Amino acid sequence: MEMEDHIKSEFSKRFGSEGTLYASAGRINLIGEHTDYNGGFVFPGAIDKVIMADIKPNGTDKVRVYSIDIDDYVEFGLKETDVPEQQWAKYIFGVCREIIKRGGKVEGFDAVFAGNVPLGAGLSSSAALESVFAFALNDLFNENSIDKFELARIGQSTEHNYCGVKCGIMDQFASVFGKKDHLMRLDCRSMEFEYFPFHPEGHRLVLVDSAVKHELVGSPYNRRRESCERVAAKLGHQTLRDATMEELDSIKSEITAEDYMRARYVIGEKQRVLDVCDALVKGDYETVGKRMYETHEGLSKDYEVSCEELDFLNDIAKECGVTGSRIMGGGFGGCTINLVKDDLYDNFVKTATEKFEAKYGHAPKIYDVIISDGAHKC
Ligand code: GAF
Repeated sequence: MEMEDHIKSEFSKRFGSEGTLYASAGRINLIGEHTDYNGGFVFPGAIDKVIMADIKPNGTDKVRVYSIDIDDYVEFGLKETDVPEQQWAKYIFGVCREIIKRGGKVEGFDAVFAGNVPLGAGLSSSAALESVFAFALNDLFNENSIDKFELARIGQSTEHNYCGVKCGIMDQFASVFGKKDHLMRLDCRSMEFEYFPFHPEGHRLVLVDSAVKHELVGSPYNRRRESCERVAAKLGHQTLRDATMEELDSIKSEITAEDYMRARYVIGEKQRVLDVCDALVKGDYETVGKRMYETHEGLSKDYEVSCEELDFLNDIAKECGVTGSRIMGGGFGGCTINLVKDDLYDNFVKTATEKFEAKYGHAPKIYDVIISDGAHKC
């Protein structure tokens, strides 16, 4: 059964009526990793993997939600103390609370949801979940009076205040603002953004999922952010966006080697995003790819958010002549994103699958990327 029909039939079985269906997407990011919380640039796009939710106000002060994929049902109230125990439900509770805290309205509702954003693959399934509920509750209870940036911030605050991840804005932004066939360059300091048509002639974007579980909750993600904030404060800047490599070198002896490496990666990544955007407009995919490899190197050696499996996949990409390849998203597992010439695609996928399986005992998952729309009513 199609996901949409499955959700609708489950909703009517459980709640005896019909809701309204909404969807929001996972995301890829071509380049610009760990730059969002440093006030830098990111270059994401929404993908054709979504979370869909069927939702209907129920006239009570209780939220009743069923997750088809986890096969779990939760009921919670809307007061700050009503926080549910299940991690997945905290995302929905957090969105409700963040809307209420901003003076918005949320009353009891029933919901059933499901998705095909792979969990733990670094494709932002949590941002898709936050965004679909933020978008729907804005439509159902607030006459769409909350603007789209605020919807993204509601998702981000949910991560900060209810899930313990001090993430940046990229994932929720991409999930809310995504547009078919376009990547978006977002300046995370000014929050200005631009859509870039994305048709990489002669190339395909493919994700290779190591199946090493990427999970930011409880990961060292927050510690990376703290390192960057320490260095920025030491330099008298609000964020590392305003720092230069020369400035960083001038305080090298006064900070830890670890903080130095983290900041060196972030400062380098700022320029790489701008280079990639320029190169893309000119159709210069060689430069795009070169910067992607440099980002991988920085994320692996300086930022230390890679793992053996992702480095192995990156090496295979190089051996196969793939134009660009790197870890995507927060790291600590998940996928590599690969820009591959059409005529090398089959060989790359076959080689990566066989070599990875021979070494780690399981095949990686392969996802072709289709850049799609973000949050919407279906
Ligand atoms: C995760 C975070 F949620 C984002 O905000 C971003 O920092 C990303 O890691 C790394 O670029 O997806």
